[in-house]
Amino acid sequence: MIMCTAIKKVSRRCKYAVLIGLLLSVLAWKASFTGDRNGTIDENFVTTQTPVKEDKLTDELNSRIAEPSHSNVSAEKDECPEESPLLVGASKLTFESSLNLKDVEKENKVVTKGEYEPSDCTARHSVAILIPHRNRERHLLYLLHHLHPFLQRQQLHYAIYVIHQAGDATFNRAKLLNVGYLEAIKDFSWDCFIFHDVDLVPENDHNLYICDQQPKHLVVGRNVTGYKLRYKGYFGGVTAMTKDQFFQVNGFSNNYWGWGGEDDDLRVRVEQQKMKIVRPPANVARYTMVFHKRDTGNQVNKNRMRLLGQTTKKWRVDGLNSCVYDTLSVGRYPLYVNITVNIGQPQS
Ligand code: UD2
Ligand code: MN
Repeated sequence: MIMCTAIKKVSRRCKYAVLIGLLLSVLAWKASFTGDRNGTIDENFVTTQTPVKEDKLTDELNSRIAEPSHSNVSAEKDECPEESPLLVGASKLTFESSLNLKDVEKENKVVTKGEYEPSDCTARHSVAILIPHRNRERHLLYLLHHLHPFLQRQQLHYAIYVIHQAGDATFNRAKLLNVGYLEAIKDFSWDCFIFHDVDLVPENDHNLYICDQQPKHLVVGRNVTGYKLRYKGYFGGVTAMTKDQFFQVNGFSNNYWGWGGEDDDLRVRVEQQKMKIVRPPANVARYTMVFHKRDTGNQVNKNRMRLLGQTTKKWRVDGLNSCVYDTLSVGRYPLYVNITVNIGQPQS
């Protein structure tokens, strides 16, 4: 009897053990479907699932970033490429006698008050072009006709300033360029200035109108000189200097009245500051100079060699910091800003 009761107890315990065992295996099987890490889950299953979750998160973030319309932040333009895809290289220049200002304005509707910036990207450079001028309207027209599309192909933010000398006193190119710099920086903090003769038209748009680490001379050759550099230190025609480089040399001298010497004076200032003039390759730094004779009111400056001998002593007190002038008018025309200025006359 005792024996029989003992057997009954054991078989009841066995039943319970089997039941509990069954229950546990059902729980473990369920856990494998819910991804419970404590369950008996294949390691590979976990690692392949995790990136899927992260991808979803990245997609979600991206979809939010790509939908600026839902936020108050306006879409920013990308910076223009380092090399403009619009450049065409050497162009055939035309100088039609029938060309007139209205035509050039029509060709350049994208220019407003002499200023332009690309619409599809943010320009890398902001450049002011300064042109000294008197009685050269035809040359100015040809230059505007070629220069606007040329600068637009370079994807620059730029403005063209014409500094017009009022009156009949002897012409002073250098002082007009100082005025241009001082007036243009009132409009915008231009990072580069191009000092540009009115009669020089660039032939190749790989000649970039941007500044360098060093002052840059853009005219290696001209049609009238067989495209040869005139002399080693030649710094006339078209030059590019940053706002700071030009400020560092105190700009041009104001004392060169008439033709010649002012470009050499600027070279002396640059060299004295231990800067070195750089030039683009000769095959791109090419210009056509529109034919002209020596203008009345711009006779050869007989004092130029004497003045050049004094540059190293006088540059600190003769330049931007001593440039006195009267602005008579500032006209914001469609294709350029015209600054008409009284710069006085030579002291005799
Ligand atoms: C050379 C230089 C020029 C300057 C000059 C001497 C080159 C290519 N150019 O030019 O940069 O150093 O010698 O001063 O080497 N201008 C007027 N109206 C005038 C007189 C001059 O607008 O009545 C302006 C105009 O922008 C002209 C510039 O001054 O392009 C230089 O005068 P230029 O063309 O008579 O002298 P050029 O060709 O010998
Ligand atoms: Mn000239």
